[in-house]
Amino acid sequence: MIFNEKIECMGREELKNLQSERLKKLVAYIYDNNPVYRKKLDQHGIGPASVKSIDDIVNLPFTTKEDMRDNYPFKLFSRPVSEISEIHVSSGTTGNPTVVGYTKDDLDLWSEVVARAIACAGGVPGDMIQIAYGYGLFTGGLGLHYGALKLGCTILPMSSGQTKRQLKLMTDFQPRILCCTPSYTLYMLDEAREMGLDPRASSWKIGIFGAEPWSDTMRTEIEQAWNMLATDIYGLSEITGPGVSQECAHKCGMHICSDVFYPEVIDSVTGNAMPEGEYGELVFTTLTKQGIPLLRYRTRDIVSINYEQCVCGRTSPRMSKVRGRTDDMIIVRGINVFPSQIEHVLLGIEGVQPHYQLIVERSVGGLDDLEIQVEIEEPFFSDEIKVLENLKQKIAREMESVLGINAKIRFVEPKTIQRSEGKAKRVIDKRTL
Ligand code: DLL
Repeated sequence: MIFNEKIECMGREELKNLQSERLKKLVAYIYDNNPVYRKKLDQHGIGPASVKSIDDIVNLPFTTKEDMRDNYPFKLFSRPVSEISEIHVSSGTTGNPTVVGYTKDDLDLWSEVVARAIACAGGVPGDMIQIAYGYGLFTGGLGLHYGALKLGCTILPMSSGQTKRQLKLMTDFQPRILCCTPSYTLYMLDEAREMGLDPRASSWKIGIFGAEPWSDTMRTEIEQAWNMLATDIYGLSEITGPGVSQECAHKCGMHICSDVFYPEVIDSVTGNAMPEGEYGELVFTTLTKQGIPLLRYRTRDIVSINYEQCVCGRTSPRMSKVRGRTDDMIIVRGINVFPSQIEHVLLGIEGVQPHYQLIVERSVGGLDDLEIQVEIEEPFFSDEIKVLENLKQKIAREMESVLGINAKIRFVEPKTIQRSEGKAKRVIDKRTL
């Protein structure tokens, strides 16, 4: 089923006209409503009259994660906070997190794109959908929720965790669709077997998996183990959360809702457009958002885009799986973690040296484990075990409150973490996806 056939199957010219109209309105809107952007546009010599068509987008300035941080919490909003209906927050690089605000219309837009996504994966009205992404400040749970509501599904709003309960309700209620991170699906597999369930006999027939990178090998593993279709969903809080793009049953790239989120692929060093079909940094302009519309937001995700029509009938451009990042962000259990955040925490604690390494592993069960190896100062290292234990717990608590995840802290002797003359290798990612 195609949720919005008129838009999703629109001819290229017509789509381009729609995008052009929307971009013109957007630039005027931002110019009139956001002083930070107005200043930036003025500095680039751009006013509302400078934009005649979507092709002029290349003349607009980029927006970066640093812009989000520097304008914390609300200075990039184009509406007063009193007109914002909902706020979500995701990790920033250091210090301040990234804050986004949705007006009522923005929430309608989010519902629309996620409804398109669920339908694109094969969902239809009346399907029961188990949402096992976290509900709360993370956009996964509520995003899927709004889309499922719009499509007319029966929602099981589980949030993440409580694996036994997830499996029990799946067995008792027989939902057809499962939404969670792909690694959680593998984790649930072990638990299901332990509970004596036959995963291939599960009621889940469609999976909507995303929020972290995963490979086609992992897809095959999930599909075979659970006997379901596993599709990829992509999104980021800054643009709207999940629903920016989604795979159809043909699994040949994620269909981008480009009528509202205009994509570009650029060379991350020069900022110039990459030739069509080549890999580069993905950039989005939110064409119709009101709360926090963004011009040419640099996602730091590396992808390529295919503009050919898909066999499913949709004309929307399709993005490849995310091949990597232009920064050092890692995703652990669906949570974005920047080494710089960890460094910030460590350096605020007495006795800790600025030498650390992050080891990420995928446990046999399928979940990610993060170990932070830290050098501590000589006098501390020779201290009694109790002192060391307290210090460890303090670091773990701080990490939990800043990152929102449990990390294992391991102290190593001074001067044992490899020093580097160039870029320090902070992350050792042992996961094979
Ligand atoms: O992860 C939104 C989301 C929720 C997407 C649920 C899909 C499902 P953030 O927490 O802001 O938002 O993280 C965004 O996660 O820039 C990518 O690096 C990564 N990411 C998201 N989806 C995928 C995916 C949500 N399907 C960041 N494949 C993005 C690879 C993904 N990476």
